[in-house]
Amino acid sequence: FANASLGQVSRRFCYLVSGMSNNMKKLALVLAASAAMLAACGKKEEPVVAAPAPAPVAAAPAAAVNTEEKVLNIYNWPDYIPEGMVAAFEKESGIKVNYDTFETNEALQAKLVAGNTGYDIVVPGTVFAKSQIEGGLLQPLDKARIKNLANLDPALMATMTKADPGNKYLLPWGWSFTTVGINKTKVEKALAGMPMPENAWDLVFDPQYTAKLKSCGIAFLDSPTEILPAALHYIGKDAYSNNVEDYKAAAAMLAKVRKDVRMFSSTMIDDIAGGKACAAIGWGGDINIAAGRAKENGSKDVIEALLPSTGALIFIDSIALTKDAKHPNNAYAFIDFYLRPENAARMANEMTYNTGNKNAMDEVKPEIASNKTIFVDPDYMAKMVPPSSFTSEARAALANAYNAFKKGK
Ligand code: SPD
Repeated sequence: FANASLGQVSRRFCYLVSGMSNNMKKLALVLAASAAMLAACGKKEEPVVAAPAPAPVAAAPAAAVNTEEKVLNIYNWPDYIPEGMVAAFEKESGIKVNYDTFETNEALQAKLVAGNTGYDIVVPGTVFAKSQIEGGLLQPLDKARIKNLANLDPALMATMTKADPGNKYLLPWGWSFTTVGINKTKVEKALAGMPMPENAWDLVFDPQYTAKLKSCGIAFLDSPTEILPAALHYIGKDAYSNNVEDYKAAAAMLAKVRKDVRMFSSTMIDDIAGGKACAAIGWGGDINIAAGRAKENGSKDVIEALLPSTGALIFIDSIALTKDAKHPNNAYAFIDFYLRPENAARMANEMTYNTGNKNAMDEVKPEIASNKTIFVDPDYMAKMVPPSSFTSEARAALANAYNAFKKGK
């Protein structure tokens, strides 16, 4: 679902579907997404029929007036909005934005469950948003109020129906994938002649490599729901398994590399850019930001988000309204602003995240449009692990496995 014409999108979607594994959950995604895409593919233009003349009305109703206080409270991930975008919205709308950040889906989940967040817009990953919708923590969107909705890629929206049937609650903020990021210069030096593995996940999960890379620093995202799916995928299990035994197997694999992991952090951009970590399990966009930041700081080191041979794990962070949002009108104004093509293009150009805005491509710089870690090729997309969700039993199992791993027990 990289930005492209509908024909390209459909082909990419088919590639994505063709690469999915055979368990029932993924099949459900395939069916949901395929139905939407097929409907889009097969749609013919409706014949134009003359509309009946409207009945005369006495007077047009007055346009709705926004009587909300001019405030909007947003809770989003760090390093996830171009500089000056909030200020531009404030200037244009006269709405004051309070913009706070959280570092993990778990942190946002805890805030939402506690209630009275004070936030209007939140940005959960779809992996968590499904249960947040089911638990009544979010409210459906009034799509009639978002005219720029039409800019969004239908294939991405179809993929999101797995978490949000009918696309009622969620819109894409940004998507990328959890993968291995490296400072190639430092990694090659630390490997001292040992060739790079065919599968990049070996760099962070195979003790043969981690034993060497610990000298230049290995960083892991600090979240059970980031590390366990990657570990499960590495050992050949369903990344979103609901089988407690699978988590035990992943924990056993992780235990072997624990002593080589230098840091756990979900804000590792400066750690990678500044040379504290040479290999990381991180988010594609953040690793690209680190690469840019290192260059800005005058470093000659090459920093890269890798595309592992067995695939990486797609995530989609979604715009949602809290159930008790106090400023829904202001929220709709901001969402519509964010969905403008020029703002989506800035997300790609400056933040190296794809927003699924198909009308933004004209304004995306050529070097960004050709970056395969932002606009992923269809053939690689087929290898990607699509996002899913966890049952509460699985959440408990993965939290236990993660805590034991982190403590080194
Ligand atoms: N700097 C922006 C980071 C956004 C990360 N969202 C990741 C969710 C992965 N499950």
